[in-house]
Amino acid sequence: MTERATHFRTCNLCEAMCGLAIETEGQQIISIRGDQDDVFSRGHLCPKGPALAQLHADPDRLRRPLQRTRSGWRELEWSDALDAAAEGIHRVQREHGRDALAVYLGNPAVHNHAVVLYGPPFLRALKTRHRYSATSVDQLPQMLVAHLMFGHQLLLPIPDLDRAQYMLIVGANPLVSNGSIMSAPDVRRRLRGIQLRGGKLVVVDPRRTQTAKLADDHLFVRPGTDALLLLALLQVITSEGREQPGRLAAFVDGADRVRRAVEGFTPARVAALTGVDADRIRALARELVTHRGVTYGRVGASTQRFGALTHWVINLLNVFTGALDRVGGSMFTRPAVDPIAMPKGLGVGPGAFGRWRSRVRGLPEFGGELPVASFAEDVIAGHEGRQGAGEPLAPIRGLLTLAGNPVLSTPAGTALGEALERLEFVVSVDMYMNETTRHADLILPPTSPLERSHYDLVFHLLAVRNTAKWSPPLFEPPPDARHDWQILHGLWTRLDRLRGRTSVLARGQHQLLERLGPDGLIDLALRAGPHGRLLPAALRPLLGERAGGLSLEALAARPHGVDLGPLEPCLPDRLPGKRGRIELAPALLVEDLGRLERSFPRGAAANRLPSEAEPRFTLIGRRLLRSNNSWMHNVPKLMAGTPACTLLMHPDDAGRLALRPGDQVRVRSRVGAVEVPLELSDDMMPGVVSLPHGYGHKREGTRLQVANQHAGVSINDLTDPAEVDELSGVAALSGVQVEVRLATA
Ligand SMILES: Nc1nc2c(c(=O)[nH]1)N[C@H]1C(S)=C(S)[C@@H](COP(=O)(O)OP(=O)(O)OC[C@H]3O[C@@H](n4cnc5c(=O)[nH]c(N)nc54)[C@H](O)[C@@H]3O)O[C@H]1N2
Ligand SMILES: Nc1nc2c(c(=O)[nH]1)N[C@H]1C(S)=C(S)[C@@H](COP(=O)(O)OP(=O)(O)OC[C@H]3O[C@@H](n4cnc5c(=O)[nH]c(N)nc54)[C@H](O)[C@@H]3O)O[C@H]1N2
Ligand code: SF4
Ligand SMILES: [Mo]
Repeated sequence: MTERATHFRTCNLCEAMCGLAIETEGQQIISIRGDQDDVFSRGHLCPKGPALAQLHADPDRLRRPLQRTRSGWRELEWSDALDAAAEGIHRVQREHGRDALAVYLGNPAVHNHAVVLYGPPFLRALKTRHRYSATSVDQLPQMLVAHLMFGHQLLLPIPDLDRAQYMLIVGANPLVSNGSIMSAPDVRRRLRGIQLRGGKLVVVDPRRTQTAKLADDHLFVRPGTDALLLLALLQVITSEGREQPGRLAAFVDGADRVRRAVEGFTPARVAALTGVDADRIRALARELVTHRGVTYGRVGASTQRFGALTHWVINLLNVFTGALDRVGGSMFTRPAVDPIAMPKGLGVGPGAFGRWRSRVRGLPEFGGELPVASFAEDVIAGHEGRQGAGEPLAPIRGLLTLAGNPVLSTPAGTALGEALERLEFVVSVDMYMNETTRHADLILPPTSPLERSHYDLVFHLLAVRNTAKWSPPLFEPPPDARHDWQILHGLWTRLDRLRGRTSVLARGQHQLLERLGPDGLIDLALRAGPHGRLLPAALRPLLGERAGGLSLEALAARPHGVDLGPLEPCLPDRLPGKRGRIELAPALLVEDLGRLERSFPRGAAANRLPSEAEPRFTLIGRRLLRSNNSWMHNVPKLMAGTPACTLLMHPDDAGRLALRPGDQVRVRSRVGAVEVPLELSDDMMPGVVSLPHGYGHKREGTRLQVANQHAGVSINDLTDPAEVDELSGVAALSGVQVEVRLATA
C-alpha cells in the first residue's frame, strides 16, 4: 500500500504566494487545500491553486523535447535537443550578428526561481540587444519611474495593506488578480480590514469591478486619462497648502518643480476629459490628505499612453500626503533575499534607460530590454532589409522564447506569429505546444511546477509583509526530464563551447553553477541577506544584522514559512547610492507633461457616446479569477461553466446600437477584428467595452485539447503595436479605439 503524505508548498501561479497543503498517495494527488498554518496566507487559496494537480497530470503537457521536421514533430533525446538548440542560436548569431537573435521572456519566469537565477546571466551571455519580456506589456512604467525617482528599478513601493487607513486604487482589481506588486494572499480580508478599522477604500476604474463593488466609493474614469485625474488631485493638494511631507522633506529634491509643473492641471481643466466631476476631484484630494491615504495603481494605470506619468504622480501623491515610507502608507520591503542590496553583478542593477533603440520606430531600451510592441515590426523590417528611425541593430533572424506566449499576450499577436514564420530559427523553452511555440523549430519542455523546489525571489520583494518560504519538490522528476535551469545551463555551456569560450574561468563558472543549482544559490543569498547567518553570531549585532539566521536549511525546517514582520520605514537608508535622496521631478517625466498637454488641449471636449451611425468604443481588458494570462485554459476544472470570453458593454450603449445580450458582435480596431458574444453589464462605463486577455486558442497545430474547446478570441488581435506610452515604450493595451457592430453571418 502506498503511503499518504501531506506536503506544504507555495503556489507558484500568481503573486499571492498562498501556502498549499497537498495530500498525496504515492504519485497521486488526493487533494490540494489552503495551508492553515502558512505564516502569510493562513489557509487562503483561489480556484487556481488546486488546478496545479490537473496541470501536473495534463496529457498535453510536453514531457520530451520536440523538433519540427518536414513530416511533423519528432521527439529527441535531451542532449541532441540541446545541441540542436545551441547550434541554431549560434548559427543565427554567427551569420547575422549577435543582435539577430531575439529573446522573449514571459511572465511565469518570475514565478520560477530557477529562471530568475539562471535566465538573466544566460541572456546577458547571448549578448543580444533584441531582448523583450512581459515587462513592456505590464509594469515597465513602474520600474522606469522607480529608477528615475528612487535610483533603482526594483524599489517599488508597496501599500502597507494591513495597517492602511484609507486606500485609493487606480487601475487594479486585486480581488480578481489576487494582488499585484502587492503580494497579499486573501486580499479581500485585508481590504475589508481597512474598512473594519473605520477606514475607506476608493477605486478608480472604467469598470465597476469586484474590487470597486467592495469599495466605499468608485469613480468611473475615461480610459487613459488617469494622469490628468491624478495631476488634478496633486494640484488641489499643493495649491490648497495641504502637503504633509513629514520627515521625507529632508531627503527629497524637486518639490518646487513639481508644484510649478502641476499648476495648470486644475480639476476644472480635467473634469470633462476624465469623466470625473471637478467637485468630486477636490473632495477626493482633501480626503486623501485628511485620512492619510495610500495611493496604489497597477496594470490599468500602467499599460496606457501615459503609463509612466500616471505612476509618477501616484508616487508623488504618496510623497505629498506623507504616505511614502510611513506605516499604513506606501512602503518598501526588506526581503530575506534582497536583489537590491546584493553586490554589483550578482543582484539586479539599478536600471538604465535609452542606451539603444528599436530598429524601426526607435523605441527606447530599459534595463537591457526593448518594448515588445516593436518586436513584430523589427522582425519584418529586418527581413525586408528596411531601416527606420532606430539605431542599426542587426535585423532579427532568430528567436528564443522562455516561458512566454507573445502571440496571445502582446499587441497584434497573430501578426507577430506570422512574422515568426519568416525567422530562420525559433526555439521555445515551454511545456505546451501553444499559439507561440507551434511556430518553433524546437520545443524544450521543463519539469512540472510540482517536480521542482520553489522560492519566491521576486514576490517576497513585492509583498505587504516580509516573509520567507522555501518549498521542496513534491515529486521526483522522471529521469529523462530537465528543469528550466538545467535547460538554460545546458544551452549556455554548449554555446560557450561553440563560441570557443573554453577558458578555465568559463568552465569553472559553469561547474560552480551546475553544482550549486538554484537551491545552492538561494542558500548563499539567504545567508548573505539582511536576515541571514553568514556571519558568526557574535559579530552580527555589531554589523546591525538581525537575528533571523536564515539559510536554506533553516527554511527547510519551517514548511509553513518564516514571518519576518511587517514592513518598516527604511528611508533614506534603502535608497541606493551615496546621495540617499529622492528625485521628485525627473526631467524626462516633467517634459512628458508637454505631450500630455498636447494630447488633451485646453478646451477639448470629452468623446461623444457611441451611436448606431458611429458605433465607436474604447476597449479595455479584464482578468478572470479562473484564468491566468494565456496558459491555464487547458485545465478542465477552470474552464467549466459559461464561456468567459465575452465583450462587456453597458446596456444603454447596446440599446442605442440595437444590440442584444448573446448577439455575436464584430469588434474592429485599426489592426484587426474579432467576433465574440456580447454580454451586457451596467458595471461598464458607457462608451467603454471590455474583453479578457489570454484567449484566442484553437489554432492549427496546437496541442491544447481543453483550451481549444473554449477558444474565445484574442484581445491582442485588436490591440495596436503603434499605441505605446512614448516615454516608457509600454504597450497601451488599454484605451484602444474600436467599432462594434452585429456580426453578419
Ligand atoms: N491585452 C492585454 N494583454 C496582456 C495583458 C492585459 O492585461 N491585456 N496582460 C499582460 C501581462 S500583465 C502579462 S504578465 C503578460 C503575460 O503573458 P506572457 O508573458 O506571454 O505569459 P503567459 O501568458 O503567462 O504565458 C506563459 C507561457 O509560459 C509557459 N510556462 C508556464 N510555466 C512555465 C515554466 O515554469 N517554465 C517554462 N519554461 N514555461 C512555462 C506556458 O506554457 C505559456 O506558454 O500578458 C500581457 N498581455
Ligand atoms: N486571476 C488572475 N490573476 C492574475 C492574472 C490573471 O491573468 N488572472 N494575471 C497576473 C498578472 S500577470 C498581473 S500583471 C496582475 C495584474 O493585476 P491587476 O492590475 O490588479 O489586474 P487587472 O485585472 O489587470 O486590473 C487592471 C484594472 O484596470 C482597469 N483599467 C483598464 N484601463 C484603465 C484605465 O485607463 N484607467 C484605470 N484607472 N483603470 C483601467 C481594468 O478595468 C482593471 O480592473 O494579475 C495577476 N493575477
Ligand atoms: S491566489 Fe494565486 S497563489 Fe493563491 S492559490 Fe490562487 S493562484 Fe495560487
Ligand atoms: Mo503581468
